Amino acid sequence: MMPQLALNLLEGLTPPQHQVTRIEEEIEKIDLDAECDLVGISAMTSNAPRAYYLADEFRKRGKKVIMGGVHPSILPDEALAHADSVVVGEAEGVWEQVLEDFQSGKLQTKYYKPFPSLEKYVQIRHRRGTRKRLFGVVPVMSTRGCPYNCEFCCVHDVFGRKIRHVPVENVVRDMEESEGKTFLFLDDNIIGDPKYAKELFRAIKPMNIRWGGQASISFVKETEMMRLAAESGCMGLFFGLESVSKSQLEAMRKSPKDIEHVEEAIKKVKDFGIHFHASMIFGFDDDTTDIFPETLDFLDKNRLSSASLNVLTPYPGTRTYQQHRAEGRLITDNWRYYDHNTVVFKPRHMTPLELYAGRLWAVQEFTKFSATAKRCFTDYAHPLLHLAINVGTRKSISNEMKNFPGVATQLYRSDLDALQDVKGFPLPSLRFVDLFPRRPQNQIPAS
Ligand code: B12
Ligand code: SF4
Repeated sequence: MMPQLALNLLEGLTPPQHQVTRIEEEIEKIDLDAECDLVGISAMTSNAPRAYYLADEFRKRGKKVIMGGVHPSILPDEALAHADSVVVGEAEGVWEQVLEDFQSGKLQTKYYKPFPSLEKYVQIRHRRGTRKRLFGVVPVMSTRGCPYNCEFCCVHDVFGRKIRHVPVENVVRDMEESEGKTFLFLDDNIIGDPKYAKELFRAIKPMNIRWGGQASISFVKETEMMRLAAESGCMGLFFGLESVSKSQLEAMRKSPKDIEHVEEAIKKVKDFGIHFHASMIFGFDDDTTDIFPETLDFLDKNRLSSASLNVLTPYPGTRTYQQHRAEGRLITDNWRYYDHNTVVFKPRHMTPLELYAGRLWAVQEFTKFSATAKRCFTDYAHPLLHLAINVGTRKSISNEMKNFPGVATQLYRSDLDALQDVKGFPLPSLRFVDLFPRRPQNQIPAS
């Protein structure tokens, strides 16, 4: 995976008198007995239990622990049961104070400076070496904040609704100093402020680089925007389309209100040679099991060569969480399952098991070799990107499939029992086909 930008940033914000060791557990082993004065841990919701375990272990060994990142920012009091202090929200403008307070023995329990200026964006010397990871893709960020207000997302609360910018010259400086040739912008919406985005694209055009990022579909509003993005090296963009369901499209502010406009937008993006990666969510209140084949049909019809197929996840700090909690529909409060893949709530028109298995089925169908190969010919512009994303997704879905019986037994026991009562088969022989009795047989794989 790609290096975590948050850790680069924290290192960059740390005054030079301190020595910093940065560890990413995804690729490095953590030494709980390492010599250090202070431990900082970053966590999102799905890895919060692991982060809390590590924090507890470090504290047992007499270390002070500071936590930050999306999950501790939303639930600082929960995090404080495991850490000495929590940085709520962003570290810019706060981190130096944390270190000073720690040194003078006056560490506070919470630090919060909402929506700081981004003039102090990370010093690049700390990002050398990132080129060696994930095909040398270097993470970079140009803005924070999101004006939209999607009910399943916490970004607008944690990072604010107003878009804040890193000065274009700083972005360019950082990109140049990284010596990278391929970049991923981690912005929630790279074109959130169209004027700034165009300025940025003009500035990076002479660098002769390739880049990807995330954008809202309003990207297609201006031909000039698409042209500048393509000319500056944009290979592909990730679009949160979320759903093909009419009611869901109507409810979302960030998308066009009907599928025809979405389809038109896809075509425009592809006409500029930009890879269109669609992100879809299954499990909205109106979704039935028909949503799986409908979504696959949509991807197929629009010749979309890669996609993320997720389940709705009621992350804490979102309206979706509040709603599901108030309605008694959460089936676990173990955060490790809050990962966009596992179903942690009772959907309205399916069982949790149907939603869980339906998504697995959809991803398997979408990434099976024949389907990937067929789509390859629809994406002449970036065949390698297409292949890399699909092969990667196929690999992770195979791992998820291995965990299917374990997760199903753990979380969806009553659904399984009901199925076994009705159909009289044991879990090991459970096939997805058994979960979709209403679907035509020719659309369903045998296992
Ligand atoms: C880029 C991104 C990714 C990239 C990550 C690339 C990389 N290696 O950096 C990719 C595409 C891989 C990804 C994957 C996923 N992501 Co993501 N991702 C983002 C995104 C858009 C930006 C994150 C980022 O790097 N921002 C830039 C850095 C600098 O900001 P930051 O991490 O928040 O750090 C700042 C502060 O939080 C703080 N801070 C952070 N850590 C610490 C630690 C300490 C000690 C201190 C003091 C401060 C501090 O200081 C930093 C500087 O101010 C966010 C949305 C967002 N705006 O946060 C979603 C987001 C974090 N992702 C999310 C999710 C759900 C996922 C996935 C689970 C989705 C999936 N199933 O595929 C996976 C999980 C991957 C994994 N194993 O970790 C959710 C998390 C929700 C939640 N409550 O947990 C978010 C918030 C998106 C959303 N709209 O809901 N993601
Ligand atoms: S547009 Fe994206 S970042 Fe903004 S609120 Fe919606 S899901 Fe979150």
